[in-house]
Amino acid sequence: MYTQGLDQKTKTSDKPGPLEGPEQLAEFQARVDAEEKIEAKDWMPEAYRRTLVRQISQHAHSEIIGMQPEGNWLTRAPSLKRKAILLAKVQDEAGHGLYLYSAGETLGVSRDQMVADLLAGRAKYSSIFNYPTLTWADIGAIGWLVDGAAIMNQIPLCRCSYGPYARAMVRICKEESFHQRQGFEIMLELSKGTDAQKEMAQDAFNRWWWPSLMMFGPGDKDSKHSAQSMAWKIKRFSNDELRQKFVDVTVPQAQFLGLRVPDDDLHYNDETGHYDFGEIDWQEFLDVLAGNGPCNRQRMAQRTRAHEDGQWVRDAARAYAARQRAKAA
Ligand code: FAQ
Repeated sequence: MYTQGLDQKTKTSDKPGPLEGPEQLAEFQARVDAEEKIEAKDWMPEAYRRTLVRQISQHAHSEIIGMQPEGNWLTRAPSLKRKAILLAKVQDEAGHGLYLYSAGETLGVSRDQMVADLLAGRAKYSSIFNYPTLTWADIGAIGWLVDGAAIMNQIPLCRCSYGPYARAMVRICKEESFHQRQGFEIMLELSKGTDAQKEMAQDAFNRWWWPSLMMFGPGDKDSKHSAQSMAWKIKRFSNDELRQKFVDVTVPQAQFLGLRVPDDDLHYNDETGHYDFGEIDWQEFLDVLAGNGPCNRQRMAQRTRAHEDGQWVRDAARAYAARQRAKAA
């Protein structure tokens, strides 16, 4: 039902816009190559602007939808301390969504439009948030693996060529690193606990490992945007490069926790100095993107309901702003 695609407004096209001559494009590329930041008021190719709108809005939607799997455990956190930490983390995700919508708005698209695209199924959000959180250990696994993967992908975005996105990412990454540590700490406590707790940690790891690897997107040969996004220095590393870095960092952490990576093909390759890992189930990834993951419908229904429930707040804010404007006039 919620097939994730893009409408004409935000669709990425690599074709030059009507006023874009080769000289103008070359000048723009030279600025990017010289590591100058591109700012909102600067001239930019239309395809660059659209690529950023697509990526930034999808990123914002991910942060907002990403509150749901963890929000599910706020009322069931095992202690007051855990509840306070989780509440802070979920609120941080809302904040990230808002910085990112603001960064998107600098490109001339309104937050209302971006949200409308999400609710109409025209914009994507990260595949990872379509999986359920079945036990408390899932909250540990999300912090450790999902935020861990997010940091690996987002640290390079702090050097993105588009200034407003890069600056938003600096603050987001600082908060994500606290999120990753709180998740690892939950896993550490469970893995030192009773047999039932260890089992719960391993079960959560088994379910979240492969979807976390999918977060980095399709393999390089199937990634349609990577080459252009890297030339524009929006992306600094390819999807496969970042996925490999994540595996290399995370496998020793799993060993430290005494957890088994759920991949029979995983082994350290002495020649390359990296971990080789098994084939990702790309059909599962495509199914989730097509709207058929375990929780796609539930996530979108909840987001739509929350948006509708918030209508009176938006109406009230608009009415107040109109009154203030009338008074000032
Ligand atoms: N899920 O050509 P590429 C977080 C789509 S935030 C869904 O490789 P690109 C924090 C892609 O959009 C997580 N769709 O595309 C948190 C494109 O489709 P389109 C979000 C995916 O853009 C933690 C098509 O496949 N992070 O976790 C996915 O060059 C805990 C072809 O792919 C970001 O958004 C996917 N996993 O590279 C919050 C980071 N992967 O648009 C709460 C910023 C790919 O043509 C709790 N984004 N697709 O229809 C990026 O770095 C990039 O957009 C990539 C994809 C790397 C995700």
